[in-house]
Amino acid sequence: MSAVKQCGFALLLLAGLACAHVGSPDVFFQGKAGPYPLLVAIRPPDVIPGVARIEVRVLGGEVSKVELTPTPMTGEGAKHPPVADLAEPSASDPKYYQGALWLMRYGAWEVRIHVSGAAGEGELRVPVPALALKTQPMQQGMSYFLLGMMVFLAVGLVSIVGASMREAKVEPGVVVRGWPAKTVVKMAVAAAIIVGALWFGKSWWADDAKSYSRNLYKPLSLTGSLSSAGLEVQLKDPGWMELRKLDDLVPDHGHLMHLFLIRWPQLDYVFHLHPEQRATGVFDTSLPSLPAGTYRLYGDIVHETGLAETAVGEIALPVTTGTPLEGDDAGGATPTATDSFALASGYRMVMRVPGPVKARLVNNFAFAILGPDGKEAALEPYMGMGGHAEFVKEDGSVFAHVHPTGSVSMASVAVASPEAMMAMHQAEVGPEVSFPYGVPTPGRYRIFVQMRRGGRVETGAFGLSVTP
Ligand SMILES: [Cu+2]
Repeated sequence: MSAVKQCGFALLLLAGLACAHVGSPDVFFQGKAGPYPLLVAIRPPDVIPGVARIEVRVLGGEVSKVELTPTPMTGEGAKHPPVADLAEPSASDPKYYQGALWLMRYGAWEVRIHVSGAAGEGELRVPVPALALKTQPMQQGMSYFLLGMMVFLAVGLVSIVGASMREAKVEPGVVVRGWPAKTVVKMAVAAAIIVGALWFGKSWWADDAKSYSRNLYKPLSLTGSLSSAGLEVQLKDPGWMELRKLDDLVPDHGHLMHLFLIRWPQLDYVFHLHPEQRATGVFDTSLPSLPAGTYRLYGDIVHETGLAETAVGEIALPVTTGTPLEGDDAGGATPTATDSFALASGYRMVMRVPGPVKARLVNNFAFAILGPDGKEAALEPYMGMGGHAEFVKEDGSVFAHVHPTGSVSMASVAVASPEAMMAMHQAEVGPEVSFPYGVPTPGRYRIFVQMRRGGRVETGAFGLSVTP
């Protein structure tokens, strides 16, 4: 197996821990429930059915009650929500609420957050994918305990049968000696029936485990090849439930696919392209000029159910003299900066992060573009958003595409509630743009940030160390 193939294989395994993003299952969302701005973190379970943890921070207004309701995003279940759960306010911080909800089935879910307070009521719907990411093995202690119980009960049952055959019809006080042949036969029959019942139970259990593992989430993969148009990428479905189709994609920010090319392992060139779909699951894009190397491909897509996925692949590209980037396509060289990235235009992109970044905790990653005079430059929306940021772990185990509204794809929001989506489209942005996100694991990351200024999309790159 070649190094590239091995790497691709490892990549797929890592992607197996993913859902909408790669290796970053938690959902972060900033939005308004009526008059109340909220920052929501949802930590979905990795087994289904399972419990999702929900954290709500009230960013403004007097709030007296926060209620949580999980429903599937589409279909009959969406019309008949269960009774809402009350979120618990934190004793130390009255603006912080916590709750836990059961997600019962696979697929695209949403959590409806209903807020009551001094300014009336409001609701925010946060899409959350419910995917089985692993099988929970039984704890060893528990399996020994259950095995012991099974042996004890089986032996007990056989001896009860034996005792009742041998002694039930005997007068009190009479001692029975030896084991009559009839008793031994009955005990053997009882033992055979018990072994048969256990065998049946074992195969039932195995069958159930098999059907669960069939439902384990298997990410889409992406294969790339050079074509006359430039680059062709194709979505490959490893086969995962009837839930997934490839002919049901909906546009996100006006594009069916957001494709990121990252030169690997240097991470020193990044391109954000928008291939056009030519046939079901087959996309074409022109390529910009780029240096030779291995490029990782991350294709963000959204299904009409609201389920967002990132398909992962890899391609070796030769030195390419391509077409200039235009429209929403952007990218370029990304030498890593710590907090100030020099742009080709002579401007600088700066990162402002309060304090050290800890894994899983929500942080506000803020960025601005400074002119040669050191003043903050005016920004324009880029695909309806103040900016787009990709958090990429240097070992390849994490890829997350984040917006000022958080880590939820806007097309998923649109499926949950079109009005909410419209409200989130940003007509005016900046001069500082911030991204709420909780980095999933400790380690070294790069953040690639894209913002538009003076009619051009600028790409900056920043290194980030995340502590446990
Ligand atoms: Cu984006």
